Amino acid sequence: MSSTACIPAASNDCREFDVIVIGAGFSGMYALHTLRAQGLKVRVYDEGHNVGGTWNWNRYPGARVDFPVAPYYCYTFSDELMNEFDWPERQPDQATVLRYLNFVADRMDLRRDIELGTRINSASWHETTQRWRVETSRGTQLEAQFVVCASGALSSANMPKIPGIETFAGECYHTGRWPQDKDVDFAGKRVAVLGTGSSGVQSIPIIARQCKHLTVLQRTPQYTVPAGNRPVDPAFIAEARATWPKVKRRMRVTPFGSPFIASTTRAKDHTPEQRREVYERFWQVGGFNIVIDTYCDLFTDEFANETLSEFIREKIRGIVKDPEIAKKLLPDYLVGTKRQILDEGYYDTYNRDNVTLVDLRADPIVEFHAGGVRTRSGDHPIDVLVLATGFDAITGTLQRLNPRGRGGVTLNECWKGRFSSYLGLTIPHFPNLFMIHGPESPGVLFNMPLGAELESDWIRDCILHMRSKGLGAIEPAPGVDVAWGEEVASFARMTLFEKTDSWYTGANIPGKHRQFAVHVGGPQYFAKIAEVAASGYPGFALEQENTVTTSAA
Ligand code: NA7
Repeated sequence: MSSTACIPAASNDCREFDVIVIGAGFSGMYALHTLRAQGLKVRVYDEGHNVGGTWNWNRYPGARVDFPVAPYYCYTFSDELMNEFDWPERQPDQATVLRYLNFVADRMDLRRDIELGTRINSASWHETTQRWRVETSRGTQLEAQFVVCASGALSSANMPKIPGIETFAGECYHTGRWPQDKDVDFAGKRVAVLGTGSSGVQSIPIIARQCKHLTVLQRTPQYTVPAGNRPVDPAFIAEARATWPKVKRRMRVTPFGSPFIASTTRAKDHTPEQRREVYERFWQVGGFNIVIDTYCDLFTDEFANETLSEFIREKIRGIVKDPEIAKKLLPDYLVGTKRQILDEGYYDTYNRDNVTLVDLRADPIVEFHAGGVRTRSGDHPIDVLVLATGFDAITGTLQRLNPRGRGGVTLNECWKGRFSSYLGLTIPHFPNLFMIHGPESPGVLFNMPLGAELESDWIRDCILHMRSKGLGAIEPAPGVDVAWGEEVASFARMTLFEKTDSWYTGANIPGKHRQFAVHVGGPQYFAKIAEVAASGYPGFALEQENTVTTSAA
């Protein structure tokens, strides 16, 4: 089994492919596997020097899977993978997930078609050849009939624009671009963490234990619940393996793609005492289940939501000894409407003598300078700055690529006012370009490896359909994106998600327009896209194959 070392670029000279896949994370690796199995000539490109995508870049201390629980955050397509990889913990850490993805790359013989350390710099559609022309960071020109963007929903780092930040002279790391070639040593250092989303909350307790002093710069206090991480019970894994076909079927029909049977009880069906007992039980067990398996209306009913919000606030008041610090940590949004966080000792970290919490809402940053950060109330000298400031989520990597579609139109021009798509898989004016976990798909609100498989399978079947019918190009017909956007919005309106500023709505990126770009229908979404395929792709404009000979640049 090969290690996680950098894989050299493939020596193959050929520059024409059926499909170019951008990204070698969970999505891109599966897309390669399933497309190649159909005899298509596929090449995957990834900027990283390892497979793994998100799991390659996010090496910050404490990075873990938050989806419940191992072995369900994994590929489902192969029983061998399920049976041969042993997950040691319920919430696997980054290193384990990366080891898994390397294991898959070897086991499925994927590496021969993956070119690492190579970024796709541009992609433009050529009408006459019905091909995408693509240029890599190595200056190589490529052509392919199809491009699959598997470039990650959480891959484009949000680098905050704060006065003076570029003058900070100490070490500075973004959690989503953590060094791959060295261990960051916090011992004896004064550290600041900016941001308290999942990455901040996961890393803060560990950094606090290692450093001399930690300053947490918090803009929005967040609800986090204990991860409840522990070794996986071998009997649990044995049972999962023995019942795998049944488990897989169940994962496809639950709202978030988890194998657990969702509760059908509403919060108001229980008395306050019963609710407390339910929440306490899930709090003790730990994990995401407290938000997805306790009451069925937590994401749809403000009363229900408030019962859990208040339960967690009570926990914060109980855990954090200094009432003034506890007060700063109390969240005031609807629980779960920002990405729910799992932690290992987060709130308790604020009982440590070497930790200072700065509430940026009351005490905003004035500027960074060479030796630290100055907030309105005073100066905080620091040696290491950790930017846990998240990502330009869902659309960021696509917009950074900014492909040119029909008539030379750019994606950024098309997405100026709205992130339009059809089925969350295709974009008007961008023929033969597919997205995995793109805007208006379930993406980040579904089990992402499973969602990647289902979306990749749809793309594969679409390509095979086109080949069988002699079609050269497929793109959304005029207007279908508007109807699709309305469908996505109608699902969203049934929930509370839009009421909160979050990266789901684009509110974390200054200047980004506000749009809740996730299809929260889960299984209903997948049923819908399957129906479109089964009905011969209504809503798409299909173009016969041109007879023009393709030409590599
Ligand atoms: P998140 O969840 O977007 O969290 C980013 C944090 O950084 C959040 O607390 C932000 O505050 C804060 N932030 C961002 N920009 C600034 C500026 N300019 N000033 C102060 N604070 C700022 O990203 P994560 O990496 O933690 O998690 C992303 C996902 O990755 C996660 O859900 C997992 O699935 C993996 P805000 O809340 O916007 O006020």
